[in-house]
Amino acid sequence: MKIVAATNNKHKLVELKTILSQLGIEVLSAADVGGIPDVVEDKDTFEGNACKKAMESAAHLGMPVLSDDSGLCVEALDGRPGVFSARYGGPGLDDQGRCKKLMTELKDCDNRRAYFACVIALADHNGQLIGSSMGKCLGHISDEMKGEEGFGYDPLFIPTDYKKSFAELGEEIKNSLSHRKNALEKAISDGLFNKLKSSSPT
Ligand code: ITT
Repeated sequence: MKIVAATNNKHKLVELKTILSQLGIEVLSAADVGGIPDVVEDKDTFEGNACKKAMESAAHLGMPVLSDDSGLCVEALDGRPGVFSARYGGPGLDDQGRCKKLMTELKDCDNRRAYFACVIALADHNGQLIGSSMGKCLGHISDEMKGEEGFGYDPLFIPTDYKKSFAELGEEIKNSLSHRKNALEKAISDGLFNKLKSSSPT
């Protein structure tokens, strides 16, 4: 089955492709289908934004779509940056700037507990929502950025039972335990991909 990943984040795309190829699902990029519409992410939950992205993109393309809305939730910040992870600190910051801002906010803070969350949503070729599934990855925020791999907050995030950041651990380990991997596995065990297959024209 072919499915379009409605994301403009090339790092997410690579992770989604890698994980889903192991499950026999071929992922097309926005570029493969001539681009996806800009969807305003104005919901206050990962689920709300993921469903909106999937439905609007699928309705526009007339193709089955998978979307991913994800972010980092920090316990000492009452779950921030959460759904605002991509926009944390304002539009002038890049990934490194957002990591630095987070380190500053957590300076002198003993509670470093945090988790990554990801909601995967699927919509069929008519733009009808098939469903959504959430995955999490628990860990803590380091007081220094380390590692070159991954993206976003990976240099700061140390998953539970590890001593290195996602950016140090690398793609293979990250993809085996990440929030994205857990959300995709949940979507499969919830039967979402099978439901999508049966609602697709043959
Ligand atoms: P699309 O909406 O086009 O998919 P985006 O990057 O804007 O791309 P989100 O709105 O879901 O995606 O924001 C997710 C942000 O959360 C992302 O930009 C990172 O800052 C952070 N994030 C999510 N997953 C991450 C991961 O696996 N590693 C590091 N940071 C992550």
